[in-house]
Amino acid sequence: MEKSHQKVLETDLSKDQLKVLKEAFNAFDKDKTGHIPTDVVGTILELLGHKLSEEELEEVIDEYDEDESGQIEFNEFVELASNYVEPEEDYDALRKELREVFMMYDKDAMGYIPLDTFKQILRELDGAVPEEELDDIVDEIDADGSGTVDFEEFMEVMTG
Ligand SMILES: [Ca+2]
Ligand SMILES: [Ca+2]
Repeated sequence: MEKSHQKVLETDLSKDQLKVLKEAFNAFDKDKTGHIPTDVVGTILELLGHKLSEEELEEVIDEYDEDESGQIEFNEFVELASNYVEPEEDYDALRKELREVFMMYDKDAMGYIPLDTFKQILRELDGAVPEEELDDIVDEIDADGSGTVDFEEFMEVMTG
């Protein structure tokens, strides 16, 4: 067997996501050859929630079988699969950012923002929103009806 090229893996995926891909890869690389046949790539992508047509799949494999071995090695597989898995970092970064915003309004670090305060924020963001509409909005935001907006509810509004 020829020496596999030691390309540094460039990926935005987290360690956990890489682990999942590694497990999926290994499950199909039963003989531990370090590569999987191209026809199981479609199956794996389907497991990841992406059903590709035969044509699309062929194109994808053409593009990512960099050494043109007709097989998909793990590093090729990771690069290919990266296009179909959402990088977690993005979400984490967004969450962190929103956490900071949330804490700006949760001055006493109570873990929640009273609905009145939240309405005030909305008024500041857009003074043209009628009062009753604000009521509707905060009603919807306060999913558990606690009269306060906690961070999860806040996240939901900002990302939903
Ligand atoms: Ca290859
Ligand atoms: Ca609530």
